[in-house]
Amino acid sequence: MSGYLAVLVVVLIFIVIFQIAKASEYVSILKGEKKSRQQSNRVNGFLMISFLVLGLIGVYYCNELLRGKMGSGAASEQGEGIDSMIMWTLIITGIVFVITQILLFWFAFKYQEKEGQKAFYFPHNNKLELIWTVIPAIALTVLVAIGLRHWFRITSEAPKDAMIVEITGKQFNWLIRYPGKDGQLGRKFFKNINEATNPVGQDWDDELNKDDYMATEMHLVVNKPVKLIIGSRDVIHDVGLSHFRMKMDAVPGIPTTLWFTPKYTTAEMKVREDNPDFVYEISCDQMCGAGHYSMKANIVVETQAEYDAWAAKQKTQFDLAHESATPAAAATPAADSTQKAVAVNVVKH
Ligand SMILES: [Cu+2]
Repeated sequence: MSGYLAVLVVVLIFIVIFQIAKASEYVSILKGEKKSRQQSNRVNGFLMISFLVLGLIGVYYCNELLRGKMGSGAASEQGEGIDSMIMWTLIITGIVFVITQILLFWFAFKYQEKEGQKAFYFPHNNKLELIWTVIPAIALTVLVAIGLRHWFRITSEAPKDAMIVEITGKQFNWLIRYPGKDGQLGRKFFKNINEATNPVGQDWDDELNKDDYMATEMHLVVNKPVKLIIGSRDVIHDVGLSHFRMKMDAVPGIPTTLWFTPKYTTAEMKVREDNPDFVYEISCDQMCGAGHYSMKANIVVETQAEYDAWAAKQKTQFDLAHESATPAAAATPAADSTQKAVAVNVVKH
């Protein structure tokens, strides 16, 4: 019923607009075409100036409204560089925005049709063309170069002392795996995946897998670089780490990496953000299905001692899989030779 009503209202509005347009057409015939065109030019010129003034007030007002609401700044060393890059991009594009918008609307007002004013024929000017091609080209090249420097930094080889954490997206949560004492993640193969006992498909024949453990929360050590090895079990997800100013796609079949150094522990961030409930969050930044909105996980950044105490309490996935499974289910993978052969080819990190 309300649907029909909405259609009726739209139709009526169109009829009203049509009638007004028709009426003003008759008025202009009565007044004379030229006079009415000049009048409408004046109105449009005035509207352009009001739009400019209101628009710039709006831009200023939005900035004031959001001032101080962007959090306490980046929580990683690399993120600080990204924040300053965004600031410089905003300054440069902001100046250009304000100048070009003022010129656009001011010219529309100033050079409106007037009695005795003739349009100046100005088809081409090489000098001007050169200026407005070369200057933006240089500015954009500099901005892109700075962006690439940051990109290469976070995607390059991580420092030797970096801790390694694997994070795998699936509809609709994150699977986090730690390499354990040996510092190396064991091999995995998608056919080994068992939702209850082996969520990432670890190959139990690989000795490196024996000490790997999984966690629902990511624990990181403050001021220690961390290299994330990112993957997906189904569709494309994206590891979004807004507090650290990082994000990276999680692509099925193609591991991606990213490294950064957290600067503040969760406890320190609670003070910095003035929020006793603060938690570092991993969000999925790629629309991945109906449960996308709920695809979140937490990160705890802590001191080395706190981290060591937590890590010592973790049970390896190997032990969990073998104690929880019934003998039949526990008979782990690679029973047939083809599967084993493929498993060997899986990239080892
Ligand atoms: Cu997702």
